Amino acid sequence: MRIANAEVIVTSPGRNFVTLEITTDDGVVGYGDGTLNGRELAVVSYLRDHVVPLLIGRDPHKIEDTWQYLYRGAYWRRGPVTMAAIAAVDVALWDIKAQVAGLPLYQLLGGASRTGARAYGHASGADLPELFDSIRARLDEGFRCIRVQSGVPGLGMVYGVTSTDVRRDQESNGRHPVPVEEVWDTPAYLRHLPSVFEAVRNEFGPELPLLHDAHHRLTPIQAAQLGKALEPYDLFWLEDVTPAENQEALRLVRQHTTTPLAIGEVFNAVVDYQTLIREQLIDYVRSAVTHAGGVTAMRKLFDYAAQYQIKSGIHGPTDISPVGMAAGLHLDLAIHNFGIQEFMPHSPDTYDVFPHAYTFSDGYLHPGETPGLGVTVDKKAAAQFEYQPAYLPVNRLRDGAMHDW
Ligand code: GCO
Ligand code: MG
Repeated sequence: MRIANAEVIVTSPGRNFVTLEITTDDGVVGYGDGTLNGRELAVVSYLRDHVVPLLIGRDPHKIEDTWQYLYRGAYWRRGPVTMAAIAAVDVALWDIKAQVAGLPLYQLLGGASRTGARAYGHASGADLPELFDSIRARLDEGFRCIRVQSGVPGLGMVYGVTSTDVRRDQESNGRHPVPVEEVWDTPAYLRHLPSVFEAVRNEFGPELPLLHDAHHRLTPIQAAQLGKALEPYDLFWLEDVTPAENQEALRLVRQHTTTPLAIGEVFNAVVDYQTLIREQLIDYVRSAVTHAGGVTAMRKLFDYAAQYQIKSGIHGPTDISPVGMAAGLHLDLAIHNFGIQEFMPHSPDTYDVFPHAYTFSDGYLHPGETPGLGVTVDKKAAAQFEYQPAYLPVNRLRDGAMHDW
């Protein structure tokens, strides 16, 4: 069996998605997600100009060898564009292998370790009444674990807070020729957030698992303060307290708080976690299959983390396509050290482009029993949604200095 064709599909049903379609000479078709929010066309070029020519004629079953060929063969290491491109190839090859085996992918990863993947949904509000409505809406939809994001008095738009509670399968804050600029004030956020969690606990009781995403905005000592202040509210996790490029900085945070920590959505290789995992500075690894080199690399990450009782928390916002989402769900079902799965449902337009077998019910996701990944691309539907340039917002402090968004 040989790879006969590889095609990059760009579609934009509310937001941009990059998908690699690999076809074998036997007519088996596999899909991989290579979407990198705000920098999509860089991955398209990396794939079309540098990777696709290397794939034609290769044996699609040699997944590990192809991964190493693309990773080591590039000479230049890592980086989000490279790793998203490698992920797209890797996932498409796993899709092909599982289809040839006639099995859903999770069976090739060791079979099911659980009946479903516990998911968390996003709730947000500019103020408490709005936030409570949003939490109730998620509970009504079947979510049993909730990420809580809140507006901060005196600040306008804040990461993760939507003006209406529509599920945002679109680029953050709509599409603009240049990034939207938000204003940020860390002391105001640190003063306000504990009162939000106190109110949510008073309203919804002690048992509901609650999460929060600080979105890389704090210094290590601020992160330590926040973790400590939130301890009475028993969070499932506190996410991305610092940018974590400086892994050692997490030692300081860890010394000061027992609030569980999750990090990794902007990492793209196991080595990015080396200190965090070896020194047990976090509790959950957050990479997406799409951004960290595919199923092959994620399996190695989870196995390494398992040695230290660190669990998975795969990144699952809507900028991961249903193809990337499905790849994550097969891993969730198979690995032993599963923690939780982030789940932001996509829009009906996106689901039309990507027919899929995975399901969500009563708080749990399941990848389905279709051989392979269980997701395809309807190319006719995809062609109706042309690529549109779009950026993530940027953040400035009150004095105008750039800050992490
Ligand atoms: C999350 C993330 C996302 C990112 C987005 C950037 O925890 O889901 O923080 O919301 O902001 O993936 O493209
Ligand atoms: Mg996050």
